[in-house]
Amino acid sequence: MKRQWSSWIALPVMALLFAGCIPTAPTPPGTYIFEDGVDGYAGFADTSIFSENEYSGGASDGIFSGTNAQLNTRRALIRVDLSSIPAGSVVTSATLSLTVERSGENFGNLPFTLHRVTRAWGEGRVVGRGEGGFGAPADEGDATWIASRHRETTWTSPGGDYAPEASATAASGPAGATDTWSGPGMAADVQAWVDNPNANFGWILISTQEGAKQRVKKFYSSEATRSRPRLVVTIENGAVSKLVNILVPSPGE
Ligand SMILES: [Ca+2]
Repeated sequence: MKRQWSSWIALPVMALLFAGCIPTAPTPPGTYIFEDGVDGYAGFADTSIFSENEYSGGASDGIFSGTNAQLNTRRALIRVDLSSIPAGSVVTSATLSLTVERSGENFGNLPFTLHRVTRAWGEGRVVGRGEGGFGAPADEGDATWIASRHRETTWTSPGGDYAPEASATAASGPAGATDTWSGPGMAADVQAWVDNPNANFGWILISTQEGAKQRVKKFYSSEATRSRPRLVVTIENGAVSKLVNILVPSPGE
């Protein structure tokens, strides 16, 4: 009987393997959690850009958004490698969580918007001065206020190129609060990036009170030792085709 199984099943399976692609069962409903350091994941990129100079802070332990006491503005860039989500998946939700490390004069409940970025940018390895809040001179390829990649490519608009309509808005609380951005706009962004990973330039976090003195917040970055940024994505059944490894019995077994 075993030999018969080989004859009847193995050959068609091998033929499919030669065809290069085996249609698999629909992807089961699933939740994907992206956070640096969890299950070996290291796909978060985040940095800050500073309106007053060509500084950056890709390796700082925090990312900054809002306007400081000197009336200089910061914005945070965040990109998440989603390549573990199978192509063809249907995204039903996406939730980004950031934890506030520090809040200017501890103001709470200030709305911040997330917008889809439309140009590639560099995270870099610069550690910012002043616990990250003032950045440090950018290296070649780092994102700054003027450049998506320092000394290589400028943004079309200083401060970053992004979709004008916010993908999500959330109130950001005082120090210690974990804020979440979610909703259909976020899910649509992630769906677009699963469908076309080359267009995944992430989000930019912008304060709705830019220009108001000392409303800047510091959020823990992916380099922090605790409370790192987290993206949770849920998917439902989708028509997925991918290469799979199948144990094909050897002839004579
Ligand atoms: Ca970073």
